[in-house]
Amino acid sequence: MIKLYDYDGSPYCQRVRIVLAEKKLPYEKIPTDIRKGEARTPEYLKLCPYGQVPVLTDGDVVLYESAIINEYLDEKYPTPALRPSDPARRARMRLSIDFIDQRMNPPYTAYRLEFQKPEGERNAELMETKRREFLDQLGVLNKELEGKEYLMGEFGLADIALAPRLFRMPGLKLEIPPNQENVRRYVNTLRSRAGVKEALGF
Ligand SMILES: N[C@@H](CCC(=O)N[C@@H](CS)C(=O)NCC(=O)O)C(=O)O
Repeated sequence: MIKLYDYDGSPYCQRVRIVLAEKKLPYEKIPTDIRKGEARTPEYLKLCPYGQVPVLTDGDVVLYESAIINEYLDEKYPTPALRPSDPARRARMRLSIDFIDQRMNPPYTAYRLEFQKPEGERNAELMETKRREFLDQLGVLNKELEGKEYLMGEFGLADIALAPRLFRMPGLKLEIPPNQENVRRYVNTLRSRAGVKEALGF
């Protein structure tokens, strides 16, 4: 039985949940409250030395890092396929995931950390800089999505890596800029998927 050490609000756990739902794989969810230090206990650190969620176990296999977990799941349980079969396109998909993690997430996270402070303690200038940086990167994806339903054409791991961040934007008062029509359409398409709804509880 697959087990997922999960924290409900974690976008990284949400990524893994989406893959499990899209593939209709049964699993046991093990709620792990990172705020209470449940990912820092000696037992947990044996599963994930980084002390983070998600962790996925599948029999004797123990994995962490959402992108690695999701590739594992797609290799082990290949239906429906969530990666292109062609090596070059698969590499492009990894580039998209790398872009999301390395280019989009840092300004997004810096913005979010300021946003979550009490209003009087926020660094407004920093917040605005990071907001713009994030939306600029979203603009790159807007171009990428021109004429396409999903990032790689077909729905897959690159979309899954991005979706949880996009869904959180309204709660952080991050608006999709008016000229990013492809992103707006894309978010609606993602939200309407059964697997996404199931995994995120929409
Ligand atoms: N690169 C990791 C990031 C995982 C991550 O940052 N998890 C956060 C929750 S969203 C966490 O466990 N934070 C607790 C901590 O670092 O103490 C992945 O893709 O799985």
